[in-house]
Amino acid sequence: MSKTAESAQEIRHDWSRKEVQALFDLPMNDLMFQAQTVHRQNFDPNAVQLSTLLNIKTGACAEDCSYCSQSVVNDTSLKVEPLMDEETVMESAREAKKNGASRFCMGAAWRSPTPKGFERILEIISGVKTLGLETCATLGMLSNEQAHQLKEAGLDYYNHNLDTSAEYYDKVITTRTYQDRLDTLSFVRDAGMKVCCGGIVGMGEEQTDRVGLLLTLANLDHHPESVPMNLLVKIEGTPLADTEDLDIFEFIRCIAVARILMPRSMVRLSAGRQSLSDEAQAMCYLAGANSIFYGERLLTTDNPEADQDRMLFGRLGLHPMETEADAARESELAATDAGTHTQVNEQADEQQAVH
Ligand code: SAM
Ligand code: DTB
Ligand code: SF4
Repeated sequence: MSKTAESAQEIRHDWSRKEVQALFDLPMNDLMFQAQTVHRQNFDPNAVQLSTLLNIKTGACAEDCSYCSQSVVNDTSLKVEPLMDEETVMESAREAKKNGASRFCMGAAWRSPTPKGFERILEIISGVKTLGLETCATLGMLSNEQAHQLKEAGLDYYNHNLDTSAEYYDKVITTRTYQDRLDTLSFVRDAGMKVCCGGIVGMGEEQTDRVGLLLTLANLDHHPESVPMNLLVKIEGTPLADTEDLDIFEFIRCIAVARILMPRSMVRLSAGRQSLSDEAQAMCYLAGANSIFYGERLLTTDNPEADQDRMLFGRLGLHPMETEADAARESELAATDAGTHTQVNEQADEQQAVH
């Protein structure tokens, strides 16, 4: 796609509920066609970004998120682990890089970071950054000052999810408000970090709640650069353990609608991938998902083995996306090299231009 055509494409932040509902109401084939069209206008359709996730502090979290194995109020048989030391995290990060991940995401089961833990987190982030990986962390609620300190330490992305619609939210979490989450997100944005923000579906919510979640994300002042779509992983001992399964096509619809509403965001096929067939995953990629967690473990639950993903990528002709920095460097080289741009390089330019 030419730059002129691309730049003419409007990025909207004024979606109405009716418009989003109308997307959900489309016949599946029409929705997939629209989502794939938008996807191709903005990305290499066969490139998927790989993030590896590491739980650096496990369990004993003071929040009461009813889906989560790590909450103190949920009676799950999880072994509590303190904050990992820097060298252990570095080893995992090196391994992730060796396996082809471009981003390393660190999760800590905190309501908000403890002062001592936070100091150590800053060191860990600076360390991981030296490996040439993009860095991401999810540490719970942040203050404005903490957001700035994380940015200074070299953190590229902060993950903090809205989880569901404002209306359904207090059926899932009571110890932190929706507004608390929005506040953390604006501290992250104002500090100059990229935002990773999405939600979970399949928690017994109505479709109007899925519409509400995607509408809220799409109408933020800036779209999150990364939008993780999690399908509930049912964990024994949590209040949501026996929730009825969501129709998998409804999950795929959510991905397609996210792609259409937030055309230049990376849409990440996140938790729940282990329960998806290869065919369902292929449909998620077709619907515009272009990022995954790569590696056999999420935080406390399993993810497909790296080999399995490599095999599926081979069967579907997908390839790992470079880091933004690599893509930008390549596009500069390509620009000086006879003025020809590959599609990937064009997209890298375009993405750089967006943010
Ligand atoms: N404590 C931090 C927080 O809540 O922001 C960071 C970690 S928390 C586990 C990150 C996100 O993982 C949650 O917001 C939720 O969207 C997702 N998540 C947690 N448990 C899940 C589950 N069982 N199924 C699907 N997604 C889950
Ligand atoms: C996100 O949205 N999903 C990831 C990441 N951000 C931190 C976490 C998924 C957790 C799945 C359940 C678990 O492994 O405990
Ligand atoms: Fe704590 Fe995050 Fe789990 Fe909620 S989702 S209980 S905040 S670790």
